[in-house]
Amino acid sequence: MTTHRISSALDDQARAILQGNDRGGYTIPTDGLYPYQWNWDSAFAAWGFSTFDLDRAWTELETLFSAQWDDGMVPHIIFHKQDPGYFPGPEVWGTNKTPATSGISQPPVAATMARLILQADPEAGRERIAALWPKIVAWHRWWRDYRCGTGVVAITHPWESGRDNCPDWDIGMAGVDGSNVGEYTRRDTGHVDPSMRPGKAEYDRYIAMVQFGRACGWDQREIVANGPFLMEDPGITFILTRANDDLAAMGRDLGHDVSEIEGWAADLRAAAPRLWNPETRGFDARDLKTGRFADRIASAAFLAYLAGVETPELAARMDGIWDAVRYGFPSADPAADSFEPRRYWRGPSWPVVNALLAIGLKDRGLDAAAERLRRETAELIEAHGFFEYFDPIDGTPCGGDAFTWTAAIWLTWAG
Ligand code: 2M8
Repeated sequence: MTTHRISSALDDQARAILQGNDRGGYTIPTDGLYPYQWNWDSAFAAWGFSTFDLDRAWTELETLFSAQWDDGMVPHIIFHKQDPGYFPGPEVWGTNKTPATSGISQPPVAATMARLILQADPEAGRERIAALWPKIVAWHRWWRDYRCGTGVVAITHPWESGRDNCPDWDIGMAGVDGSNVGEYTRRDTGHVDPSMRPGKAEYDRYIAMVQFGRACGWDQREIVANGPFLMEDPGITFILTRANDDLAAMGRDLGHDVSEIEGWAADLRAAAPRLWNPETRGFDARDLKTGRFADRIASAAFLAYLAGVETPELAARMDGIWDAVRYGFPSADPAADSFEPRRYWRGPSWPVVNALLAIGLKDRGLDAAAERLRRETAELIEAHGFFEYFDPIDGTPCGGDAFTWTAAIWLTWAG
């Protein structure tokens, strides 16, 4: 009884968060800290909306794809309306797009979310997905054409991974010169506790990468060939593999020839063993400037389940890391010196990643693990509300409050 009452009150709050963060056709991640439309946040928001407003769910994805570039890229931020509360804003990115956007992308979860929404809305949703489908294909082709040179996905900026300051990127960040970026004022540290955010040395380098992209007119070939940062990302590799499967399945139902997309998924799966680091016994990021593995293991390594990529050691490795914390899966390895349980992507538990991990676990028949992840994530939200991320050891809520994707994950999965 009590649990049911708590749950339905939280359902109401979660819906109110999505509606409160709705800026008219798109949803911001949270008021203040992130005042624009973010790519993968929006896809999760759409999934959340689908639990109570299917039309609004599709609209979220449509607005996201309305900012797609001619080459197929879907940018990581869309600056629909200027807001001085966020840095770096549109004038720093200088992409000259309408609407204004950033110049990098983000994890391509949209196809996977679209398929989940379509399952809830098979009839009216058919028309909506029919229009979106070729746009998603063009985006996946962009990843394939520009970022899969070694067979797996490479990123040109840590922000592209969505796991901004994860220790995965330290090795590549070390090679980026952030000493000449000039003066700038961060805004994030004015909204939330700075000890839960990346440091200045990291921000200097983030900005140096943006300045490189801007200076070459956001020429992808130039950024990949000569930009300051290029690393293979297990997270996007696995997310894109799965997203290609979902895109192919939807295309098949729409009567399209999906052999090209099936080929993309097969190629990514065939290349995935390249990310296996025998030293760390896990899927690992690799710095393509030096060819060296990061020698880290992060939550993204276990998105392998989402992609249907398995190795005999995966389950034991996952349990070992998970058992070292109490609440959900940590974004970085608790046994590593770099682990910081409250600093953003260097250790905290992220409800949104927990949800993706659980989808993969469930698909592979690992129901008990999927349920454990759901329960631990639900405990965090029940105890503290809809925060951006949480300390995985003691559950302390971190970052922004009234967070869109945490609310969405509650409505669709955790609650
Ligand atoms: C965080 O990233 C942005 C830059 O994109 C930032 O810190 O300013 C990340 O957690 C990212 O994954 C997320 O999409 C974004 C908005 O929630 O915030």
